[in-house]
Amino acid sequence: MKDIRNIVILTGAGISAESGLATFRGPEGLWEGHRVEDVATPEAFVRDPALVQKFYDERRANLRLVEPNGAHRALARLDSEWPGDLLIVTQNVDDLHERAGAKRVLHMHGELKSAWCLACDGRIPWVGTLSEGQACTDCGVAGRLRPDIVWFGEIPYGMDRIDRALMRADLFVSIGTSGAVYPAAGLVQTARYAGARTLEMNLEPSLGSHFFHESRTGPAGALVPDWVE
Ligand code: BV8
Repeated sequence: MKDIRNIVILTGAGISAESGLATFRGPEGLWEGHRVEDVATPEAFVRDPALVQKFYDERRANLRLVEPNGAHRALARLDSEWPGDLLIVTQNVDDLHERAGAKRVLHMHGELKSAWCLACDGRIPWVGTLSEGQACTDCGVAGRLRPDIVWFGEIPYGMDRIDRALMRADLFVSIGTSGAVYPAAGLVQTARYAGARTLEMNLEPSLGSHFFHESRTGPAGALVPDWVE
């Protein structure tokens, strides 16, 4: 990639689809089982904490049954070999980028394998369930742990770092996202404002395809390794 030095890559649920993780808005999507308002808002957690904890407990447990796919592995290879700045901004809460070996990853919507203690405000690694009122491993207080997930109406993680990376980016690549949720869906506009080339790779054109200089349609498992090569 001639005269490209700094790269920002945004990934969404579509990059994990070929690993067997449900996307949100597909026919059998995650939200199909639930209304967003019932499981992915702070109000839902206040209204029915058991339902919300169970929704995330199931997805956390499911992580053990899936593996990274060729798209995750290609991005990890690029991350390890790329001499310039590179940041993988993921909307995904799974750990497949890291398990493929990627290092420069930012989970702007949180992570299933982390818990947020409302007693000490700490974030702690977590792999089991959260629905039995377990105690925080930092402060010891029990029954105050919630999923470390950014719900609708909550502020995404790392926005300053993301904006700084976008302002320096020569290339912005969006992979496997419908462009339905902000501010993630607006990152391409910041990248263009900063003068970056913009490329979208998605199974079908997203809601934001018109913002991209180039749009490739197809499965990430095929498009991403071809692009990285
Ligand atoms: C915020 C964690 C303020 C939960 C998630 C009106 C207008 C504009 C915005 C708003 C509005 N009203 C409210 C808002 C704000 C709201 C929002 O955007 N709402 C939408 C619904 C309109 N946003 C928020 O509340 C955010 N916070 O705005 O705070 C603020 C903002 C900036 C700075 C300071 C303060 C917080 C949003 C975070 C919500 N949490 N996830 C969980 O995971 O359970 S969102 C969730 O959906 C995902 O994390 C992801 O980010 C988002 C979109 O999902 P996708 O990843 O795109 O998945 P999807 O299924 O939609 O699409 C999959 C795509 O893959 C498809 O296109 C498909 O074709 C493709 N695909 C499928 N298979 C493949 C494939 N592609 C390639 N290969 C394949 N094999």
